[in-house]
Amino acid sequence: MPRALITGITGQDGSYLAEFLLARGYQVTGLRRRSSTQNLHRIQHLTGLSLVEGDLTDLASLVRVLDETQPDEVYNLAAQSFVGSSWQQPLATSDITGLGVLRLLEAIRTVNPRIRFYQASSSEMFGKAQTVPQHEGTPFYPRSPYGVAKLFGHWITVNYRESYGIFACSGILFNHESPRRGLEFVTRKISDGVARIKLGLARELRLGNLEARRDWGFAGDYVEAMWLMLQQPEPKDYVIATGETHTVREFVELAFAHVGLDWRDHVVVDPALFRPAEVDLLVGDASRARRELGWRPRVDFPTLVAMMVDADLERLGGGRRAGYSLGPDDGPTEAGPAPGGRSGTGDGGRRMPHRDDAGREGGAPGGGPG
Ligand code: NAP
Ligand code: F7E
Repeated sequence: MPRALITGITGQDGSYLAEFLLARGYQVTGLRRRSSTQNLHRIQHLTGLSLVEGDLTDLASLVRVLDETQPDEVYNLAAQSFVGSSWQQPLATSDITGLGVLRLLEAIRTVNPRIRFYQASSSEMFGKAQTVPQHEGTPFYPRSPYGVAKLFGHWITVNYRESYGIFACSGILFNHESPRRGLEFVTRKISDGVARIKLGLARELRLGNLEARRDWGFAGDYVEAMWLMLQQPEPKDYVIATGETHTVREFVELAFAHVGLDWRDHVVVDPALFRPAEVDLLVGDASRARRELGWRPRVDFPTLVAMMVDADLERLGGGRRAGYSLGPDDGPTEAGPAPGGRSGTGDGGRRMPHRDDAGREGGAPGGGPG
């Protein structure tokens, strides 16, 4: 039975990747850092997943975890991943998102250099994009402390592959979203806001730059590409993207229209949510992944928007309360209605019995960049 270790197991991608690998017969261990609050809501529905404690800022913990779990594959998904916060915490972001990759590679080199390694690189490394669309050969020009930290992680991955022969791949993933996306990211902030407005729980939605363009895919599709990279005969870097770009405004329009509302009646543009430096246009060329991995996205943009809005309506109890039909999946969840919302993965996955729906996952604090 192949063994995988996933860092960032409590995050969006960690939960989808764990599901994917468990379904393929892997023995999966997730690395989680110590937290004073419950943050397992994305993975509580999974059976057969083991958790170990460790932190990307603590090399000793990484060595110990590799030694104890002896994985064949390591997927490094852990990061301070919110671009907006990277201006508020540039040093912590660099330490976790940048140096954390080096610590993990050093631990691999020490414990077992035959481990196959996946690094979660990002389209944010293209930043002020030098070509359109962006591909593996496009020069990098990061525009945030997060982007700069990811670039370090990317190059140290390439360097350990070339210096030590480690099977290390860097997946340059463009934005991928889902009902499990953190509430601070714009797509989920919109789907959550639309659901609240539709249900009469809120009246307005404050957003920053509506003109930024992103290549948005579905996270469930993207974790398959991570796995495929580690199954190839040679380690390489791959761009993973849909090849389509849309503005934040288009996401907003579609999300409000999905519930029969006009976005112009509810959206307030707040200059405090603009970023110190913006990434204006991202669109990826994933032809290498299509050709060599046989990978292609399955969920298109309108389907993604609808999926996220429907999931938030269901989570907030709107399927029944608002008389709004969510379609065939509009049934009771295992946990039944909970105070402040119903439980569920909301994306057709199995139900999570104890989801902490009241626990908002941050959100851009007033005055900070979105
Ligand atoms: P996410 O939901 O923000 O999850 C990040 C994970 O990292 C969480 O499990 C978090 O744990 C963990 N983490 C943070 N600091 C840590 C530390 N010091 N030690 C150990 N774990 C730590 O991110 P995601 O959307 O799943 O993204 C997964 C990875 O892909 C990230 O590296 C992200 O930067 C990268 N990426 C994402 C996208 C995208 O569009 N989603 C695109 C390109 C690249 P806590 O729960 O304790 O905070
Ligand atoms: O912003 C604009 C904002 O925070 C998208 C991370 O997963 O993908 C993600 O980074 C755009 C930006 O994601 C608000 O200015 C407008 O132009 O959803 P986001 P991101 O910065 O693209 C990359 C690939 C990663 O690697 C990252 O880890 O939306 N925007 N108004 C807003 N953004 C937010 N968050 N909030 C707003 O109110």
